Amino acid sequence: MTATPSLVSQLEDHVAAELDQRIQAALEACVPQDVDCPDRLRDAIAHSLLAPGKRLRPRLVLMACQACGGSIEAALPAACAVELVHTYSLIHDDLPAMDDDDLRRGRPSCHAAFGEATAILAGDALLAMAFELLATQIQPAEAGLSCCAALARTAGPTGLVGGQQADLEAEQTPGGLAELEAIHRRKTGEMLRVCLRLGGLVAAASPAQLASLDAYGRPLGLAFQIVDDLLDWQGQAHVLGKKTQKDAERGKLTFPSLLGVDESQRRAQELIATAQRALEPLGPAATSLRQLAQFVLDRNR
Ligand code: GRG
Repeated sequence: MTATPSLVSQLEDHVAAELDQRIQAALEACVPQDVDCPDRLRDAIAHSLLAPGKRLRPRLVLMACQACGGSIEAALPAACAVELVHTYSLIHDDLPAMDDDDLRRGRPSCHAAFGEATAILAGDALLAMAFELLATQIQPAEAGLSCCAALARTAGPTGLVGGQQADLEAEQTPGGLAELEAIHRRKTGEMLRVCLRLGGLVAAASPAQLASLDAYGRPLGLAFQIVDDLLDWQGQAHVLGKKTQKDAERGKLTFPSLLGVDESQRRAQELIATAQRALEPLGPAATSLRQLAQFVLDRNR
């Protein structure tokens, strides 16, 4: 027997669906239409960007902005910018020189569909487009500048790119829990934190509000990665839309391989509870962020 969803959960689903529609429409509008963008490059960008991802990062931007009293409308360019950077990183991560994956978001990965050279260029284009959006679409201009600086730092050599390099090197010389956490902090955690910061900056959040968002983002990022490892360990490729058990095949360090499944699950639960407590100073305006943390824990893809 299936339980009837409560009115509250139906309303929550409705709000989440509306947010997702706005994100999808805004991302569609990001696909370059100018004749100077070659058709094949445009198709490769659209193929990866509009594929059915979970849109966790743009949702974090929008919800953080709302939690600090800002509007969805004002934060949409920043929401798109983080998804553009995320999509670039996925395209490049899937390349034969990196993780060599043919499946992403339930579709052939970008290089599998368009060839390696076009996939590299599509990733490069997405990265540039993200900063153009922040520099031109965020008001006031000072907030746009702060967003550019924060996202550039997160995407750069001490963030996403550095984490990826450390991850590649760890395949040759695996370390322990501290090394694993340091890789994921740069590859995943910092990206989730910057989403919250961008949302806060657009809303002109106070230092105290920004600190609450950050205290939420740190444990959320680590919990996200633990759940990601558990899904790779136990999940099903057709649900995840990407290959599973890849980490084990490549002899990669993961949370379940280091801590076991039960302890990994316990840690993820604890981290999510910590993240949710950090939202208390933001009051009811942060309800959607609280629910999103639960989604990160319960997700199956
Ligand atoms: C190539 C510079 C460069 C960086 C690559 C993001 C990344 C770094 C690699 C992706 C591989 C990976 C498994 C990373 C850790 C977890 C992660 C970021 C998973 C993908 O994010 P989701 O689950 O993806 O939010 P969707 O498709 O739902 O957006």
